[in-house]
Amino acid sequence: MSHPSVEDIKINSRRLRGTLQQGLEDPVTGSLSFDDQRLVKFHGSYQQDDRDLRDERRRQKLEPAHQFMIRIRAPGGVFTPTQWLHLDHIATTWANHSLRVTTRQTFQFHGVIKRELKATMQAINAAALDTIAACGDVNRNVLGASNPLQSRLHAQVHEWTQQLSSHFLPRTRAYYEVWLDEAKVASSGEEEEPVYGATYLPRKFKIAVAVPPSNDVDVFANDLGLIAIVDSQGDLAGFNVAIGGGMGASHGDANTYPRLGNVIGFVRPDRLLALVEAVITTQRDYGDRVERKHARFKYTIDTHGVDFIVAQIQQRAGFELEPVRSWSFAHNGDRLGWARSEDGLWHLTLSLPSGRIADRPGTPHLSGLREIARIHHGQFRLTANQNLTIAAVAEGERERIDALVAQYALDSENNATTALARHAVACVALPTCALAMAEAERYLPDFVSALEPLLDRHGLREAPILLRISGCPNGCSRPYLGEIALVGKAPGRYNLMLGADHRGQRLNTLYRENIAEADILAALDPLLGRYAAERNEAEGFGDFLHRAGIVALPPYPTHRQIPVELHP
Ligand code: SRM
Ligand code: SF4
Repeated sequence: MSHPSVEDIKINSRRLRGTLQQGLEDPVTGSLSFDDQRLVKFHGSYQQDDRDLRDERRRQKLEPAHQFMIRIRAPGGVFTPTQWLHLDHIATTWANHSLRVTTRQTFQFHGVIKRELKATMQAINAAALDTIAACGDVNRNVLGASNPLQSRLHAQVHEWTQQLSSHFLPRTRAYYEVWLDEAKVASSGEEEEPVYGATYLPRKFKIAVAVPPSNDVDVFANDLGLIAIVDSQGDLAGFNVAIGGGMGASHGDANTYPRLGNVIGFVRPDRLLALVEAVITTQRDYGDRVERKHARFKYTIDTHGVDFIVAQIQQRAGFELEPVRSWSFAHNGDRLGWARSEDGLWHLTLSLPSGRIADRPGTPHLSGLREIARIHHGQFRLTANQNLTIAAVAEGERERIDALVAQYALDSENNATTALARHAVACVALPTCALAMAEAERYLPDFVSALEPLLDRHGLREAPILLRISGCPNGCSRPYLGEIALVGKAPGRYNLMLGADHRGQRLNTLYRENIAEADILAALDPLLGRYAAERNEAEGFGDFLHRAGIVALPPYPTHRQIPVELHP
């Protein structure tokens, strides 16, 4: 039997309700219907199965070990200590005893079974959080720069991430009816969706706000990237606007490719919402509704041309964009360790292994952060590089936090022996991700250990080389912006990509295809050797590979590189 298209499922869903309520109550299966699996994404959840158990269960003629991933909506990635304790309770009661910081500054839970899904959603609501539009063909979690040094700007940017997120939430009450038992009213199933309409967007849509000199959100990897521009008093003057970034691709399909955003102009804060609405509705009306692999905004722009899309945006917004203002990014990583912000408060950024917070032998991170949440009066901030900042700590509180950090080995990654290990990013991949072709999160520690002797031999322990690993070409760890990246091809085999910069402004290039660890190390060894011997002062590995002519820009059709500094 062929399944209906996602477009048909959306239009027939009565504003994202489908048969979710009945499906959740069906005791016969741990799964939802095909249509409801598509719809539950809009509510922030994915049906998955434990792939480690798949073959065994098939042999035993059992249905797959169905379980659900739940993603929180957390614009800008800020949580209170009370919320942390709620999340910890949820993780240890209904999920797999871990909290997973994602590359979009939020938490995921894994391993929730269907009959406990509703209780989990209600517990999230009790923490004054929700999961609306964390997945699905809508505007997703809005990223905001997490640089702990700029407290005033951080607050302003955070405010914007929240406004953008709530302004572009779907208006349907489906979430409240299905999960929170809100009574149905006359308009249930027919609510106005003034921005999205009945079929929502053709595909997911992502927004990020960066604050130079840090590009910690990889602003050019987003459908809509906003670069905060500061006035002479240090306040927010407005945003440069970049459109059409995205990472996802499919192996062997040249019609799919990663792409960096085009910087199209500058907008003042009071016009931002109108501008973003114009961008989103342009994608809503011109995005490909037939081929989902070709439906992201980046392809809409390449199909219709940047000039046409910009004209549409300006016409819909009712004003013209101002000329791009100058900006310069220094790096796209996190600043680890303690930092003091302008307001005198302290912030401790901890590197987390692939963002996974769990209790493991020797590194009881989940317990340690629970203890910190019990005494902390500030905030927890997640970064888009899967790390965590214990933020807004008063001078007198630092000692207690430091003691707990040491007691629970929360600094294990900050003390990792190589800078590469401290800043590496890996996507979830196996065993939960249905699309994974190779390991990523679970492989990262092994790969980093295998690479360490090479880095040592070439005196590169402290070289801040940016490594990213993804279990498939969808690019959830933004691998195409890694100076070194492994993109999963098959179990134990990866495409080796090289040559991005460390500012998120140049894509990397395929260097070796479908190779295993020994060949990856053999390919990297001479390059690291040359880098150690021939690099200029402060030159990044990716920049060196380009200068030395070892890699060129990738062959994708558009937008592979943005000038290091743009001074129009
Ligand atoms: Fe992603 C699909 C995990 C950030 C591009 N992503 C998935 C799914 C839901 C697999 C699926 O569709 O069945 C993965 C769930 C794995 C699991 O078991 O948890 C998944 N993506 C993740 C996370 C958790 C990776 C991580 O290790 O942190 C990130 C969650 C972000 C969040 O909190 O919202 C995550 N995904 C990204 C990013 C990075 C970003 O947004 O900055 C990208 C590349 C940027 C982009 O969108 O172009 C990304 N994910 C994709 C794609 C390719 C989309 C495309 O149109 O090209 C897919 C597949 C799809 O949508 O069909 C995908
Ligand atoms: Fe899964 Fe691929 Fe995303 Fe990794 S990159 S989480 S394997 S979809």
